[in-house]
Amino acid sequence: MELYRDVFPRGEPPRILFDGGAPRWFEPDRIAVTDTTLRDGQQGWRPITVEEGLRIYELLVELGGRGSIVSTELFLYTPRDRELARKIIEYGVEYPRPIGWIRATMNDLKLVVEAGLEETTLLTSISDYHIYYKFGVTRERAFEKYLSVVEEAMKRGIVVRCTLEDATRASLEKNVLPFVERLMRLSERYGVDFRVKVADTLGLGLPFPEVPPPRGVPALVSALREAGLRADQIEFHGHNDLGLVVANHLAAWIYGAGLSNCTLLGIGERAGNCPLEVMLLHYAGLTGRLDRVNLKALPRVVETLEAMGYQVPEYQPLVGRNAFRTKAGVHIDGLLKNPEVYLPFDPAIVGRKAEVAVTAYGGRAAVLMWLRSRLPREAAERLSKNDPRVEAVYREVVRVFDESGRHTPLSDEEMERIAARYFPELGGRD
Ligand code: HCA
Repeated sequence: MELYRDVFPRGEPPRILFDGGAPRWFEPDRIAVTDTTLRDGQQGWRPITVEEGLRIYELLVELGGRGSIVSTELFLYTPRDRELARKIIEYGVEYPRPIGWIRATMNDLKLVVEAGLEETTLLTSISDYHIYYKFGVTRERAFEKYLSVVEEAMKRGIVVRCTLEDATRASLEKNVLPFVERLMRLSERYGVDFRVKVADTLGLGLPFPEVPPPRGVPALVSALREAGLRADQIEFHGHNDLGLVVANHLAAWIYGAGLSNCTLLGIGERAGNCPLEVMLLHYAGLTGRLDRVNLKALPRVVETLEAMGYQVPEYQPLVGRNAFRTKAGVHIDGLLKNPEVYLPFDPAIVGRKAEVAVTAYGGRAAVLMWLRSRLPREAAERLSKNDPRVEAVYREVVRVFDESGRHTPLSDEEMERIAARYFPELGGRD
């Protein structure tokens, strides 16, 4: 039997292994997740209250406070933003460290200084689409404006994280590298570190190393390493417009970026950002550092966001209602024989259980699995597909679908009503 236990260890997230041929700039010991739920998430969803923001921050601490989520970005524009920033700073935990998010203006920089933050993201739009069409200026004028704010920040000892906005539509030779070189020179002059955030603003990036810039994420990230930046100086921030956001974030890590900038559940502008929880799972898969992630907190994330009015899509990986629920008889039969047959990993890792939704197509296996999930342990273990009571429940289920032309699975309450006729201990109402 070959089960590839090194890649699919029991009770752990699937591992991503290289056979010694890992890409040149990949440094698993230096990768981390960064958060932007309170910035891009809030911007793409709705303004949140201070209490809601704090609750979200606490969830981030629970999920990645042991060193996998290293920073969280904050708006500073309204009194509410500033109050939230103050409370998060007061919270005083090491991770995720609060940083600012501002545009490249002196007034915005003042907000960072007043908030007492040591680091801030700075929006430095880099493609000619943005420079010429949005700002209506030349490259040189745009760079001068950005660099004047960077310089002022450095004079004050503030670390800037320059967002290369729209990097996947920007020239590497004419825009990205010349700007980064000027950042390096300023950094040397003032002895203050800096980072760059490679932003795939419109989700146009591609994860394949053979694709050249501007769309190729591996090419873009490796070029920054070749220019002399360290892994922890490069962050990647993607959007999901073309459905590739997780692949692009993985590619960024593997080809040399240290930081992966995400939001909880991928909430963000248009088709959203990169789901932080998925990248935490891959973080564990790439580094083996299970001690640094706590994905068991995910059901609390869902509960909290739903209580705030956010609807988690049913089919969303890891967190959706359907993520570990199966309806197909063939799958359920496999799950009953060994859960590993039809589960990508043990759902307990993310605080979930495998579930079954009973339809006419689930067969006796679905009925058996549903019953086993409800009955006391011993009775559940003794029950088999051949038990006449399982057959009786199954026939009733089929009748419901035949007689009513119904399409949706039976709810737990409906199943309880049927099952209780044969299993009085289930106590359903008839
Ligand atoms: C935006 C665009 C942005 C910025 C990224 C960042 C992008 O909302 O202004 O600075 O974190 O994708 O370029 O989200």
